[in-house]
Amino acid sequence: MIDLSTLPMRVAIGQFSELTDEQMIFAQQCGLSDVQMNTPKMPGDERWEYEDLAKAVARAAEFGQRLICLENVPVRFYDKIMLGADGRERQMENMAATVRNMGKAGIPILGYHWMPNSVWRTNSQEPIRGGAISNSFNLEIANERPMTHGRIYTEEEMWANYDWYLSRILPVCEEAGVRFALHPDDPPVPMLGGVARLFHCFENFKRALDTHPSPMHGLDYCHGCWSEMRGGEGVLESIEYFGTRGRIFYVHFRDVQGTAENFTECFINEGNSNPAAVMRKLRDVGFNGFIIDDHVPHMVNDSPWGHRGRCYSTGYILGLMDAVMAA
Ligand SMILES: [Mn+2]
Repeated sequence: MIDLSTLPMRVAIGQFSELTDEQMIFAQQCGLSDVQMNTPKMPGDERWEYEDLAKAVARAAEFGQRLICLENVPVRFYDKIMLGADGRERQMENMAATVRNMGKAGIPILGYHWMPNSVWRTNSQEPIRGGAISNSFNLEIANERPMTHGRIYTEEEMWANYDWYLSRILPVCEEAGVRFALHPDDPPVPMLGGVARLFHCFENFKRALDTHPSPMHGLDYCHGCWSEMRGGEGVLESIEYFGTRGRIFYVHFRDVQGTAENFTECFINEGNSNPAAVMRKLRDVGFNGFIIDDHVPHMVNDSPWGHRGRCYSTGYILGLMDAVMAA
C-alpha cells in the first residue's frame, strides 16, 4: 500500500465509473496521474472481490495512473446498515470483505456518504452562464415529495445506526490500511423524504470524528456542500479546523450560488467562495491529499461525462494550485 503521507497536494481525475481507454488517455493528456472512480461498475451484488479490484488497479497502471480512491459503494451494499434494518449484519460482513479486498488490491481510500435516499436536486436543467446547464435545489419543492422509506427516520436513530457501523468498519479499515472518507449530505439540510440527514453542519462532522477518532477516519471535503451549508460562510474555518488535524483525506472542488435551502450549482469562479482563498487555505493547513472536480456545468456540445465542463474545472484547479504553490 502506498504511503499517502509522502505525497504532495495534487489534482486527480475521475468521477467516472469505468476506466475506459478514452478516459485514461484523457487523464494522461491533462498531465494527471491519480484516478478516482465514483460508484465503480464492478461485478458483485453485495460486495467487491479482490480479483476485480486488482484488475482495476492494473488497468489504471497500464496508463501510468494510480487508482487512489473509490468513492461510494452502491447504496444496496449498506442501505440496511444506514436504516438499521434486518439484514444489516450480513451487509456488515460484506462491507468488511470489500474493505479488506480494497486494502489487498492497494486502493488506499474509500469515500462514503450517509444518505439512504441519495443526493437531491429539484431541477437538473437549470440554465446558468451562457446557457450552460446545471442543477439547482429548492427545499420548498423538495418538501412536497413523498417519504422515500415509508416512515420518518429520526436523527437519533440515524446516529445510532451510524455509530453501530463506524465502530465495526473502522477497525477493519485500520487492519486493511484503507482510509474511510465521509462526504457531506447533499443538500445539507436536516431531513429529506422523511429520513434525517446527519452531515449538514460543522458540529455533526466534529461529533462523527470525535466519536470515531481512528487515523483511518476523515473527510472527503466537498467544497460545494460546505459552501451550500451557510452560503459560503464557514468554508475556510472548516478547512482550518479539519485540515490542521489531518482529517481532510481529499477534496471535491466546486461551488454553488445560494444556501442549502435554495442554491444553484455554478462554474467555480462565480460561486459563494473565493476559489483562490480556498486553495490558499488548503495549502496553509498542509493538506497533502488530492483535489478533484465534482458536479460540473454541462457546457455546449458536452459529452455525458462532461469533458468540456471538466476540462474547465480541472484546468482551473490546476492553475490555482500552481499559483498558490509558487506564491
Ligand atoms: Mn461532492
